[in-house]
Amino acid sequence: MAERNLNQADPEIAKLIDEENVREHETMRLIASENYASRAVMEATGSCLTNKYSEGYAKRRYYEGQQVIDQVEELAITRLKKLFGATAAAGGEDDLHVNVQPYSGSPANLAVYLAFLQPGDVVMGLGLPAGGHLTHGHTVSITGKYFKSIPYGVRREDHRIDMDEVRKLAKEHRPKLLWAGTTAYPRTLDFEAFRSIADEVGAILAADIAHIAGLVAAGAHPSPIGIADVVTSTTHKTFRGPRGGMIFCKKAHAAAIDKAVFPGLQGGPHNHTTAAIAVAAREALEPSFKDYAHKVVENATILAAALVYHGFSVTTGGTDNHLMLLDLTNKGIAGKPAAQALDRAGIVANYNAVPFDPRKPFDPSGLRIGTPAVTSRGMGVPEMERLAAWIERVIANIGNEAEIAAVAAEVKTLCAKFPAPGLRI
Ligand code: DSN
Repeated sequence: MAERNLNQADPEIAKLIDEENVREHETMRLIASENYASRAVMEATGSCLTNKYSEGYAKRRYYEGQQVIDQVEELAITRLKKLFGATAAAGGEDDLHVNVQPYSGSPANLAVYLAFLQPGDVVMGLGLPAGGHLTHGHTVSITGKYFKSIPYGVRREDHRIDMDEVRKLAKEHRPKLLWAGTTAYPRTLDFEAFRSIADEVGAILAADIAHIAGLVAAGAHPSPIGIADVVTSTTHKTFRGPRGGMIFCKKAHAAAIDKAVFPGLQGGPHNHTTAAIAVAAREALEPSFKDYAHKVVENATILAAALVYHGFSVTTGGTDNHLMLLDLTNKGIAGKPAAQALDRAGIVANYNAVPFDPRKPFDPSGLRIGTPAVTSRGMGVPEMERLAAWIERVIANIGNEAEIAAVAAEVKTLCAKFPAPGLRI
C-alpha cells in the first residue's frame, strides 16, 4: 500500500497544524520564551532519527545500530563546545563537558539535583514571584517538596536581585546548591558575584540560562561557562533550536551529570531532537546569529522605552536582555484580561506576576513581553515603536471589540511583510 502523507492519513491533525501555521504567521509572537525554529531545525526534528533507541552515550550504548546516532550526538556536542567554549571565562573552554540528552529544561535541572543533592538538602534560587523558575525550589515543584528551599528575592526599591540578601541567606542557610537563573527578570545576572557567594558557603553553583542561551552564545549577555559548576538550558528559546535541553559542566562533574540524566532520570535520548540541536548550534555559529542576538536586546530596549513613553510602568525601568515586565496597575487593568485582549488583537504575550504582586498568580498584575520571535522575523525599531502604540491602543480600548479588531487587521498586514522562519506561507 502506498504510504499516505499527513493530510491523507489524518486530515484533522493536518488541518489543525495548518491553522497553527496561519496563526503563527498572522500574529506578533511576544511570549519571551518562544521563537521560530528554522526549516532546517524542523526537518531534523521530523526525521527518521525519531525511530532509534540509544540508551547510553556515544560508544557506550545499550542497543546496537548506533553507527549514525553516535556521530549525530558527537557533532552536537562538538558544535556546542565550540560555541559556548568561546564565551567561557579564562580556561573554561578546556574544562567543558556537554550533555545534550535532557528532554527539556526541567529535566536538565532535575539532573542537577540528582547529581549533587540528597533529599532534604538546602537549595537557594530566585523565588518564582520575583521572576525565578519552578524548578529552582518552588513549593509546588518536586524541587520544593523533596529539598529545603530558601528563595531569595529582588529589592523592593528597584526590583533587582539583591546580592547582599543572597549572601546573607546563603551564610545563614548554607545551601548545597545555589541557582543563578530566571524566567521573568529583565536584567543581567552577575555570575561572578554568585560564584563568590557559592564559594563562601561551599555550594554548587548552577546557572540556568534557558531564556538567555542565544544571547550568551552571541556575547549579548555575560556567560557563566567556566564560572558556574554546571549550566543548564533549554534549546528552543533565544537559542532558536528544537524543544530540548542541554547541560554544560566542568569535567570534574561530567560523570555525575551524565549518570543523573541517564540512567538516573531518563531512558533513550530523543535523537531527532539531538540532531536538531546540532543544526541550531551550527546556525548559531554563523556570524548572522550574533547580529540576531544583539538585535533581540536592542529591540527589547526600544520596545521598553516606547512603552514607558506610552505611560506603562516597566519593572526596573527597562531591560538589559530579551524581555520586559509591565506592571499594569496604573492602567487600571490586571494582566490576564490585558493579555486576552492583546491576543484578540493578534499580539500574543503572557500575563505574569510582578515583584511584590498583591494579586494572585493566576490573576496577577503584570504582562511579560519578549522580542526573540519578532526579531527572528526581521522586525526592528519602527516595528517596536508601532507595537508599543498598538499595545497602548488595545489596553485603552478593552471592551471595544471593533477597535481591537481594527488593531488585529493592522497587525496582520504588518506580519505579512515579515515572514517567520520555518513557517509555510
Ligand atoms: N515556560 C518557560 C517560560 O515561559 O519562561 C519557562 O520554563
